[in-house]
Amino acid sequence: MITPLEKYDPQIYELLRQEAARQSACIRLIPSENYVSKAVMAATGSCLTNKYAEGYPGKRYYEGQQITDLVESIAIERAKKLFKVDHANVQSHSGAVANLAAYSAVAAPGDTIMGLALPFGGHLSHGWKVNFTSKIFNSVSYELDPKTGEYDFNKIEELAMKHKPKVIISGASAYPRIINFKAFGEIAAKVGAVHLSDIAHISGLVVAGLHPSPVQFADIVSTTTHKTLRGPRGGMLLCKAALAEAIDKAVFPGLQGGPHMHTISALAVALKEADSAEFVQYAKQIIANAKVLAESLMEKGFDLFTGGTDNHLMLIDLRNKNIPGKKLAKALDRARIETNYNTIPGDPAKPFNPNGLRIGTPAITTRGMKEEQMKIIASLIARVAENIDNEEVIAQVGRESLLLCSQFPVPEHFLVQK
Ligand code: DSN
Repeated sequence: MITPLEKYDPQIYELLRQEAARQSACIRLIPSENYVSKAVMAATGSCLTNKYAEGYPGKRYYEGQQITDLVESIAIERAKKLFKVDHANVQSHSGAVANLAAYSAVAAPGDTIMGLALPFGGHLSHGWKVNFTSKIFNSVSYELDPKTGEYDFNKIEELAMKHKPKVIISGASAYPRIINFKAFGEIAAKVGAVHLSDIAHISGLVVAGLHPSPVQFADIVSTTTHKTLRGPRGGMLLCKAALAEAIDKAVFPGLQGGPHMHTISALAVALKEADSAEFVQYAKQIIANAKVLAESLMEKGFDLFTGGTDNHLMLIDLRNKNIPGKKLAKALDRARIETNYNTIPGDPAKPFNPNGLRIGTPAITTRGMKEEQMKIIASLIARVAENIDNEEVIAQVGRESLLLCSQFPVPEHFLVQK
């Protein structure tokens, strides 16, 4: 597939080659990123990108759906089996769209939705003030207890009783601990709200049985497909049978036109991969790696929010180091260690210049790195932090990161040859 690209558009070809090389030659610790398999990549780049398929299997608005109907039905059935749900909609172009579709399926403009505040690890699409979801709906945000870093269910219930939201959202983008979905379900039931659980970050851990599933306690579950789940970029909605029609209508024709059939075919492949013993092993290793990375960082004097992690990610509170998150993230990037700066719950600083750093282990686990490499990575991070203004040391750490990467090659499809 690369030869015609190289021939026709050497400029884009060269940039893709450089990006492949970059992804190969750096330690990627952004917890929402991963490396997909060669099979997922092949389906993503397939002829299905040429096809419009507005509607759903068996009821489309264009002809020529002999294959697309089969592909989408397979993706749906695999999602239903894997997540143990009555219904799956695999058409959302992203997690944010999936969330918006979920709200619009069960709430009207002006109704109240209630989600975790962005600076506490919530997602923009959970009704944060700069997001469109807060313009359409009346948005109320709950926070974590800044002392323990845990959910304060008494406070969440109090807020829910006061505002009587139509939708309560559980789930987060930067929460390092197990989420008690049952407690959210009980509060939602008490106030007559729909419980939407956004498991974008942890869906790979959920299907592997390593994080409790929200399915039993939530009316709707949303997820992205490309984080721990390790599929193509996209979103998915899972729900009970009673909400199936409303969810499908909300996605199409409510919010989207044609589904991205190439992505849906790749999602089907990823769901097949996730339904395997190898995937469970990968998910176990993600958590084992995160625990060792967290412990090693704490041994080096880093302050971790909640004192560690139960899942794939951790939040470093840099206030004791006196280094702004952005400054460290940029220095680490120069040392071939890719992270993202992030707010720490209760952080007085703005999201664009916060005091925290968010890191996670899915991508490095896919490369085959294990506990031993986590200790090395923790010391590389510590050396950069201790020498934040010393470019010579940062360059040396970069060489060591490169060496580590060379010992754990990225699945070969990433290495676009020149
Ligand atoms: N942008 C994603 C993340 O990095 O967590 C959330 O959608």
